[in-house]
Amino acid sequence: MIESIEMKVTGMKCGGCETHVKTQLSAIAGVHKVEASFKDTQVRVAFDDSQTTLEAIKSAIAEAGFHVVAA
Ligand SMILES: [Cu+2]
Repeated sequence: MIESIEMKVTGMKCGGCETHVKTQLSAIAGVHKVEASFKDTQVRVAFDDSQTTLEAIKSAIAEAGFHVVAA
């Protein structure tokens, strides 16, 4: 099933950071769509929950150097 989630993510400071988040998350199998906004400190992800998990997505954001505040 496709899950659509919205997370509050801090640490993004420019369009390059948005791109970084999108690139990292798009590399995960099962991630269909990523939107990131540093202005809104928000990341939206649509993913197939039979292929990946919210935890995997959160840790990919953390590995990219950003912080998931709430999901
Ligand atoms: Cu940046």
